[in-house]
Amino acid sequence: MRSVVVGTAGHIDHGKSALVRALTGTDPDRLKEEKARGITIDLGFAHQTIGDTNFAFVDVPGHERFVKNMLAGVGGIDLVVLVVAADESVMPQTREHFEICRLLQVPAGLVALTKSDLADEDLLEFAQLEVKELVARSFLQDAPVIPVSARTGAGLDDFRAALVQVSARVRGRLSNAAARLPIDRVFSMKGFGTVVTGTLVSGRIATDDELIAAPGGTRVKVRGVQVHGRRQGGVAAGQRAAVNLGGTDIDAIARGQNLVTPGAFDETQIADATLQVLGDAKPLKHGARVRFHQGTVELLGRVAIIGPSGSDGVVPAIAAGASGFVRLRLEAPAVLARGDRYILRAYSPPVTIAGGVIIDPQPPRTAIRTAAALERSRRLAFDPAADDPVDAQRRAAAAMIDDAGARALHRTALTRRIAVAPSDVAERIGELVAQGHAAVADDVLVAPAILRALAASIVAALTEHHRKQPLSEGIPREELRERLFSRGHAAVFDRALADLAAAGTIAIRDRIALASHRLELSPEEDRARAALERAYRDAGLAPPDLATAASGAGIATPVADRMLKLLLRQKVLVRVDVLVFHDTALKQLKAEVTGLKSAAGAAARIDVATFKERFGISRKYAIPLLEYLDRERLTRRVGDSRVVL
Ligand SMILES: Nc1nc2c(ncn2[C@@H]2O[C@H](COP(=O)(O)OP(=O)(O)OP(=O)(O)O)[C@@H](O)[C@H]2O)c(=O)[nH]1
Ligand SMILES: [Mg+2]
Repeated sequence: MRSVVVGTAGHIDHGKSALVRALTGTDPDRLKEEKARGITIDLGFAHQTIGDTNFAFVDVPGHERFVKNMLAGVGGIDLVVLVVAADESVMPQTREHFEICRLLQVPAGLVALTKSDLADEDLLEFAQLEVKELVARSFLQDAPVIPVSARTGAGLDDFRAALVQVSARVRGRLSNAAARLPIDRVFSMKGFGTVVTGTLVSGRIATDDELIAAPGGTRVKVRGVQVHGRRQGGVAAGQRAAVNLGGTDIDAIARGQNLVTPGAFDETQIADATLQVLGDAKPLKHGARVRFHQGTVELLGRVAIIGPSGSDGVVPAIAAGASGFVRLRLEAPAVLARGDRYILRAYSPPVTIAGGVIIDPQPPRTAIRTAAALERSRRLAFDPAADDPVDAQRRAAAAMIDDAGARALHRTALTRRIAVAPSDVAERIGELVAQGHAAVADDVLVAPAILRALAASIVAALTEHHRKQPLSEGIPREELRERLFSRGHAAVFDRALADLAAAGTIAIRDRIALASHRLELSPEEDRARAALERAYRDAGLAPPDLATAASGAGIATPVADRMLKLLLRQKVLVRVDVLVFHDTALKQLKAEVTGLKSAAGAAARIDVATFKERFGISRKYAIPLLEYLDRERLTRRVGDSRVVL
């Protein structure tokens, strides 16, 4: 069966509660004080199946002092019944509630002209005209306007038929997304413990689920779920539910919190949003203190207007009836997601002044008084009622990835900021890559332009390096990163190197070099290098010092120095303490020492004297070489001799 959540709206005493009662048989006014005073103070709930649809009614108070409670109820509704008493017609809270529904983008609704038994033809017609004028060019402009009387029952059948007809247009909600239930009521039930109610705006909740009450982070366990008074295994998005949280401390849970899937939402005190100021409100000033309403929560906060200041240095206000982009700074944390609609009321007196859509619940802490910040907001803006959600997610993701620049964006951060269902993350990222909006490096996403620019700068740096130092084997990886990408994400740098290596552009060894790089030695250097190498090779385990080797081969000292460094870098020569050996001499030595072991069994030992004699070298060479063998773990010193390992 389909579930549709219907909210009432309208001026005090216009018959909202009476209509809900006439339709469902349940009096939504449940508080003693409500019954005594004959007005609704807090939200009331009732439900009724009509046709194949289950209608859950959220009845709101009309009194101007309780608009705050009205706002806690209207957040999760699929359609609104705007209630206008035929004998009084449009009144202040008729307008305010209607504007709230418009700003919250309630998708559909209808109008009940109540107390039709108290109005004659003329009054009815007048009320009809006023209603039409109020809702012109809004989501209700073509909505049915049905005269009804809760007292006589006249018009109720027509009203039910209209309700079913309008509800057919209600779109389903995302059940595969993370669970989120803004709590609108908390109470304790004998034998059950703590129970919360609310409309599940996304995901599913089932018995035994472990959830979090956020903000605050209290862990709760679902002991049971009731939908319309009946126990069920679980509940899906779009339904109202009572969730039994068993032994959870009732004081730890309050209206305004959300029951959410652990880890799916970040708490935030700052969010970027679109904002529309009501036509009859005062201009909204930069820095204004406001009451922020979203879901079932009310928080105080301040509004900062995004965009450059005027030529006089003053930030222009957002005029009545106009729209803009704002950064909301809240005085306490909230659970917010991209696409959430919210309402702003003035701090004092608390009248509704504006509303809009959250476009980034975790904006980067960059300056907002710039043209770039305005442009960024434009890219993130979307209309949840009209835009294709997947397309809007992709656009936002591309903007956020661009925005992150070289720092790149972690996929978890992206997932939370664009509110994509966990099951869709891989697909969405695949599309971003395929369409050229993102490149993947490990767990982060980066703009392809960043990667291209980085690759180009790596090639340029290596080219320059090889030109200046033709004898160098290249640049060490960390040095290159530090020089070109110190603020960037390491994974992006690694990806750029891997791409260049895969394309055959660079070679990654000890150092990074252009693949095309060849050592170009002058004829003199070439000769010197060969002569030095020969000298050390021939000397075996008793090599000369550099000066001796150089003069023996007739090489000038600076050239000899350069070539020695080169040979060391190329690992043709190896430094052992203050001595330099040819690599082949050391390799041969190692092989022979290892051979000693196989010849003499496991307990092969060698002392300095035997070592000197065996390899025909003096103590000057023997001691550093034995220590070298210790370091290489071929031997271990035991007393005055060594064990061959
Ligand atoms: N004659 C007549 N009286 C009605 C009708 N509907 C409601 N009333 C009366 O109007 C008064 C207010 O009705 P409610 O349903 O409490 O009005 P409400 O809009 O819920 O008021 P709040 O919740 O306080 O904003 C009550 O005394 C009702 O009996 C109707 O169709 N005809
Ligand atoms: Mg009422």
